[in-house]
Amino acid sequence: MKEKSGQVHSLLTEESVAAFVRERTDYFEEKAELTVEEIGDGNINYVFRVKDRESGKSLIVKQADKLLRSSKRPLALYRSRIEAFILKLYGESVPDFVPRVFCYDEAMAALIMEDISTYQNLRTALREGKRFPDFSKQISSFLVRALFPTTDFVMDRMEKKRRVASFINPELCDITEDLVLTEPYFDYKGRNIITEGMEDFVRERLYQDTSLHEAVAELRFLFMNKAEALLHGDLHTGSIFVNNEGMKVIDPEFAFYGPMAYDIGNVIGNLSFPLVRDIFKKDRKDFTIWLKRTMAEIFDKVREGLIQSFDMVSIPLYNSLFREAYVNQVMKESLGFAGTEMIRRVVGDAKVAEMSEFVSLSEKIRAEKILIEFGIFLIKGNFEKIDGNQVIRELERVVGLYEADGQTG
Ligand code: SR1
Ligand code: MG
Repeated sequence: MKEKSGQVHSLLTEESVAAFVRERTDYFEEKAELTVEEIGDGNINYVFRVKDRESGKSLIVKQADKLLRSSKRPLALYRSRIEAFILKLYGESVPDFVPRVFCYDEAMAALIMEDISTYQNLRTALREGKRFPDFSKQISSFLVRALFPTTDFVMDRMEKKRRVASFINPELCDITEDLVLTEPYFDYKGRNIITEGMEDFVRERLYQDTSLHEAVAELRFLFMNKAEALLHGDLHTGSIFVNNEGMKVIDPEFAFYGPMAYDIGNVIGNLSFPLVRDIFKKDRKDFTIWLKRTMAEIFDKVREGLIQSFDMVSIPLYNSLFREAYVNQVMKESLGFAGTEMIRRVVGDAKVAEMSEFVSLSEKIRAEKILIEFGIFLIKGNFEKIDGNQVIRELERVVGLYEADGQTG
């Protein structure tokens, strides 16, 4: 890695990015002819692929700007430093599941990292109906190995508190606190985007249900106050890449010390979007069966992995009674956050691609009602211990309510 100091932040362009990479790494040969493509499709940052035309070797440059890419609202650059640090930590705890980072330039808020284009974005792959038999094993392993060792069950207590302080991420947390955990139920900024025909349903089920508000408030309070583990913070299917050999996780810029259930719930919640889109399609039966099994397996494997992780814990107070109660609580909270994710992608202003792909408005409405109804069930959490199969049976119960036509409910 080459050092470069005294620089101020400026946005990279397709013209300047190759020189930027050459100045900071020795990855490409001097004579290599480099091509550059801007490939970012998210709301927040800029992403470039730099490639040696002849050898095909390539790298990714990800740069944060002071203004959000989509809305041009201001957003602090320190998120890029947090992302670089987390990728470095993941490089130690889950090296098989993250791209290699070659250089982080703090002044430019830019990361130069391994190109993972032999992997496909999971959201895109699921939209295409692809199945990945090992995904439940891989993502559960990632969640358990990335989260549990950052808790003070395992970490030195003083060091853990230092980490809580150094990963404070107020601006990115603020986005989640509003977009995910407030506005879908209380549209105080007037930013919700409601599908035509869903207005009454949203008002009655989300804006007026006081017992739902109480349950969401508990999750919001947890998100803001439970400094339990170092989270990825935005672990939706667009942050995960897969192929038949493996899985990579990217984009941990929302990372902070929060409830580990937020990451677990985000994964489970995001699998529900391709599921509801395809659930009534006869030609996607095998896909939806696999997806439901995958959701159930993730739930069960994470639970099992967390229980087993207590083998690393040396303090005898954390006995089997504590472990069982603690992990049950984490899993219950995970379902709650899966529910808030399902609902926020339906009514909030950061949508997902799956939900804009319906052939008819009535099918879209039916899918949105299923997500809201199931999301509410998960958030209210009127169940004690639950396993993956029971979660899926509850989902099927809700789907059954809307089986006949798109306007039920
Ligand atoms: C303005 S950011 C909108 C959403 O994109 C990110 O990936 C997070 O999910 C956030 O809620
Ligand atoms: Mg992101």
